[in-house]
Amino acid sequence: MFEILSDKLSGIFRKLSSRGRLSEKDIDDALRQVRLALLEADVNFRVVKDFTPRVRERSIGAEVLQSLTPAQQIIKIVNEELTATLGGGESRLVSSARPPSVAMLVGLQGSGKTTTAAKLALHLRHSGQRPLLVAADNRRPAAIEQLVTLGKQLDIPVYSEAPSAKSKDICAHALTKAKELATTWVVVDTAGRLHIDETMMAELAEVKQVLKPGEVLLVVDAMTGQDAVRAAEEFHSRVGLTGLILTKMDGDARGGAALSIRWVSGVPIKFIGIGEKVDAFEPFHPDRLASRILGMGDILTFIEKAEATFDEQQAKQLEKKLRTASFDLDDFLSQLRTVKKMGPVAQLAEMLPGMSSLTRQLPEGIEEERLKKIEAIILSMTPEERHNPGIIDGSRRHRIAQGSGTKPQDINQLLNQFRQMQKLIKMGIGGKLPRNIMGMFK
Ligand SMILES: Nc1nc2c(ncn2[C@@H]2O[C@H](COP(=O)(O)OP(=O)(O)OP(=O)(O)O)[C@@H](O)[C@H]2O)c(=O)[nH]1
Ligand SMILES: [Mg+2]
Repeated sequence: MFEILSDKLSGIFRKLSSRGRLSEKDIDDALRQVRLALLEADVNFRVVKDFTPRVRERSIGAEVLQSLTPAQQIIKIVNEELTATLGGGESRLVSSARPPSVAMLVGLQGSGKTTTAAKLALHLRHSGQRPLLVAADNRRPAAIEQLVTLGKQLDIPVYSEAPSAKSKDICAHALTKAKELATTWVVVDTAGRLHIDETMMAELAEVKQVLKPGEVLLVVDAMTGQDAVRAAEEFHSRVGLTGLILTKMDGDARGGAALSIRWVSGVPIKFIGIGEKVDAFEPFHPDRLASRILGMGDILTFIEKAEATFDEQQAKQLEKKLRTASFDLDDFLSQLRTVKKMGPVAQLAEMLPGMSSLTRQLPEGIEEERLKKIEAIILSMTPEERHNPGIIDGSRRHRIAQGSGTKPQDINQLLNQFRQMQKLIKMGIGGKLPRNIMGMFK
C-alpha cells in the first residue's frame, strides 16, 4: 500500500530540492502535482481540497527556519499536515475505571472483525491484560467456530453459546462470565452484513445497550477504498464509534481510504491490521505512516520490532549501522536472519528508507529459498571478503561458488544486490536531504 503515492511524492520533492530558492510558482506547481498524486491514490476529494491549501498557506507564509532549505521546509510542512490529517498523535484504547473494559467490534461482512477480535485480544494480553473473547456473531455457526478455534490457538478464553441464542443475551451472559473469570477486557465479535441496513443497526444498538462498551471499534477493510470511508461515516452516525481499525493494510490498494477516513469521519484510527496472522497487528501512529508515505521509511517501527525480537543493544547497533550505512556482508546476513525471524522481508523492508523500491524489484518467493542461498554464499566467504566484498575477483568468486554449491553468477547477483542495498540505504539515511529530514523529525 502507498508505494505509488510514495514514489510520486518523493519524485516531486526531489525535483523541488534540486532548486535553490523557490518562487510562489514553484510551490504552486509542486502542490498541483501533490494534489494529483493524492487524487490518483484515491484520497477523498474533500481531504485533498482541504489539504493542499493548508500546505500552501504555510509554505508561502514566512515559516522560515534558517537551518532548512526551502524544499526541506515544504517537505516538513507536508509531513506535518499529513500527520494531522491522519489524526495527529496516537489514539490509545480507553479502559474503564471498573473492569472489565469492553470493546465491541462492528463492521461490514468480511472486513476482518473475527480475525481482528483475536488480534486485539492477543495485543491486550501482550500488554498485561486478561482478555475474554465473545462470539456474539450468531448469524453463522461457522463464525462462532472460527472465534473458538482462534481462542484455542492463542489460549485465550472464548465465551460462546448455541447459534440459536440472541446476540444481546450472549453478551449479557458473557459479562457475567467475565466477572467470574476476573478478566480485565472483554472483546466482542459481532455479525457483519453485506450492506448497512436497519436490522443490522437496530441489532447493534441493542447489543451496545447491554454491553455499555467503552470502545466501539469499526473494523474496516482498507482495500475497499472510498466505500470504507462511507461505512465509517454511516456507522458513526448510527451506532457511535470510539475508534477505527483498518485491516488489510498489507494489501496493494492505493491507500486513499486509509488517508481519508480519519479526516472524513472524525473518528481516530486506533489499530491497523497488516496481515492474516494473529500478530500482524499494530497500534496506529499517524506520524510514522506520514513519514513512511513521504519515503522516509519508518525507522521507529523497525526498531520497535527489532527490539521485540532481540535485545536493545543489538537493535541499537543495527540502527547505528543502518544510519551510517557502514554495514558489511556479515551484517547483511545477520540482518536477513533477523528479518526472517521478524516477518516477511517485504513487509519489514518497507519500513526502511529506500528499501521499498528494492523489495519491489525482488522476485516473489525470495523468503526461504533465496535466504538459504544467500546464507550459503556468505558463509563460504572469508571474514575479509565479507567485510570488504570489493576484493572478490574471478578466482575468489569461483571458490565461493564451489563452497556454497552455487554458480559464479549467483555470487555476482548477491554482490550487486548488496551494493544496491548499500546505495539505497545511503540515499535514504546517509544522503544529504533525507538525513536532514530524519534529523528534523526526531
Ligand atoms: N491480508 C490481510 N487479511 C486479513 C486482515 N484481516 C483479516 N484478513 C482476512 O480477511 C478475511 C475475513 O476476515 P474475518 O475476520 O473472517 O472477517 P469478518 O469481518 O469476521 O467476516 P464476517 O464474520 O463474515 O462478517 C479472512 O480471510 C482474514 O484472514 C489483514 O489485516 N490483512
Ligand atoms: Mg466474523
